[in-house]
Amino acid sequence: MDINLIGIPIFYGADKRGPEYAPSKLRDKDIVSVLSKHNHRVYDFGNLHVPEIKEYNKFYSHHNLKYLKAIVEVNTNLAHVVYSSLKANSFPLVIGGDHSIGLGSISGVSKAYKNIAVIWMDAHGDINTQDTSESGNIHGMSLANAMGLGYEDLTNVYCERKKIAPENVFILGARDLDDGEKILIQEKNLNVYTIEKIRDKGIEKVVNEITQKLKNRNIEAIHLSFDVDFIDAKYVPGTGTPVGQGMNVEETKKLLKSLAETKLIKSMDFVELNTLLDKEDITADLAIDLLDWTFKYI
Ligand code: Z70
Ligand code: MN
Ligand code: MN
Ligand code: MN
Repeated sequence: MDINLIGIPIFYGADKRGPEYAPSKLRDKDIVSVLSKHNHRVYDFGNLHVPEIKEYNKFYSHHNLKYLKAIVEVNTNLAHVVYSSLKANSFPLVIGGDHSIGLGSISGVSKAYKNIAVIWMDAHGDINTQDTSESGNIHGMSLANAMGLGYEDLTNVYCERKKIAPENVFILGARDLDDGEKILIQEKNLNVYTIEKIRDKGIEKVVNEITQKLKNRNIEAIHLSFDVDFIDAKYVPGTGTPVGQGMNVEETKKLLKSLAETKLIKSMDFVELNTLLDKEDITADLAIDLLDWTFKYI
């Protein structure tokens, strides 16, 4: 398989420095050779441009959407690179950056395929809007935006329609949800698999259940959006908002392998690695290990 490696050195969606250094960190750790081992041809596209915005200008376009304009610009460009990669039969592997880039990725995938699903592995839901968000951080809104919910400039990124149907969204590992997010989950009857639910059912059963739903709905492609805080806080010091009660590394690998073996994953984000908070590269090394593992089966 061909892989287009796309780096997005952005922290604006998190409003906390650190994730912007992840792409170069993973390149230093030879991500290209690691992925190439598994018979993939890896094309490193380098990083997309992120405009420089001064901290005191972060509320310039909206009072509760920090760095809105820059985030819209980056996601618009990312959407096009993802779309173009897929059309060229290459797997877009998007290295964040914070999770605000999930919107651009999904936007690109949704133009390349008619019928897509999104698997969002995350301690958080990222389904806030400017009205429910307590932080104003856009990385906590990107999945809502992709479903057509939230501020116009965000929901209209790349093309003016919703990018993913709520019934085709699967949130795995959520355990830190805001009140507004919990209400939306009820309202839209979203497919949310909490850690508790995954452990109760077992990983195999969860993947079978998801796969069955995808088959019934004739899904052509899964976009996998992996936030490293999916994993329990004790294994990932290098992320902006570590959350306890998560899965360990072994469980995470088992889940990634089962998902990869569906052969439906056509694109992936890897986000929220914060190199400034990392301790002795524990999280960066884990990132390499997880990508190595996943691309063995994809
Ligand atoms: C919160 C918000 C979030 C990551 C924090 C947190 C969102 N729900 N996502 N860290 N990776 O601000 O909307
Ligand atoms: Mn996230
Ligand atoms: Mn998260
Ligand atoms: Mn909160």
